[in-house]
Amino acid sequence: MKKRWVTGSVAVMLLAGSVLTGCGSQPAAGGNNQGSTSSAKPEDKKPTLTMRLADTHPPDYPTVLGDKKFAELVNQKSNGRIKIDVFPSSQLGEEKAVVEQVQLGAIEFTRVSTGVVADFSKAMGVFSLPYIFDNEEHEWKFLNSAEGNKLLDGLSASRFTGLAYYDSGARHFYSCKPITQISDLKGQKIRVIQNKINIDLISALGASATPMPYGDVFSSLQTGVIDAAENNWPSYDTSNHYTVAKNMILDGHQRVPEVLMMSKVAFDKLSDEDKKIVKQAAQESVQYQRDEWKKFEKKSEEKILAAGVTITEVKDVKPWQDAVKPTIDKYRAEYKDVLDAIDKARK
Ligand code: GTR
Repeated sequence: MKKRWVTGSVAVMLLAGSVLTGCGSQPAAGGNNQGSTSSAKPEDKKPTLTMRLADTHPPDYPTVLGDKKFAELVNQKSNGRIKIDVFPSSQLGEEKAVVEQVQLGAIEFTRVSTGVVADFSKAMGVFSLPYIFDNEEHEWKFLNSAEGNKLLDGLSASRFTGLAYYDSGARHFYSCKPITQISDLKGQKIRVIQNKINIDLISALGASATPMPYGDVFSSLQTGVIDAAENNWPSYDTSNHYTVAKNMILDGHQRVPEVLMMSKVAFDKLSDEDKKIVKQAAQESVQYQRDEWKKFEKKSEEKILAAGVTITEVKDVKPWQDAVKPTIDKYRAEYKDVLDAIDKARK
């Protein structure tokens, strides 16, 4: 695989901003639970069908902006007949609980990480494998391919209707303790999204994995229940994790796409016309979400740098890839076909 980081392996220490609080100290602000209910704008007609969409992120987060665009398009295409109310900020619950509700049909839609869905649909686990994509272009080439779409369609076996992938960038480790090299992660308690591949990945780095819901991570960092976590820039920013875990290393171990999905129970009840509307609207919302993602990612990075977080860039990703190779080896046979398709998307 290609090296992705071209800059030197230097730790850049910037002046700590006043928003920073230490691990184990009391909260300045917390979690991802700010925000309010937001709904698609109804057109002229009164809706005859109202459904709910759950997202863990705050209202201005790029996945939620994608959700809202999707809801707006569905409303337009159905001439106001269908209304989708978007509930950001985990208002309908933490992701795993929401996904269970979606499976049952109690919540119609959710936007969630494929890392969470992996626990419900084995095929989605492939995205939690480390370093399978070289960069954004490679990832999206695969997601947009026939094989990428096949994975979305395959969600029906787990009683979901996969509608679209959304962007989620690359994930990096961050900790309350200094991390400027791979060996610094040894012995650290690192929160991960709950799935078995993540647990193997953390073990391969000599650390211990602590799966827990996203909304619990902030207080767990503060109280020392965990030392570290990992995520992309926007989540590190909006969750306020950067105010507690002030050391980040840009190792880019995963690119875990988001998925917009519907309850199959609810989808099956729709008319053929409405099924088409929902699918088309979801696909049409993707480019908007990806554009918003890029803008937000840049803003988050700037904000975090200005807040004085210690950022270590990784010049050569090869030692990281070598360290986590046992995880790939363990799952290679299970995901052979899709890994081959991912490799093919590189060319
Ligand atoms: C974010 C993702 C969320 C959530 C979170 C986590 O990147 O957008 O849906 O899964 O990661 O780490 O739990």
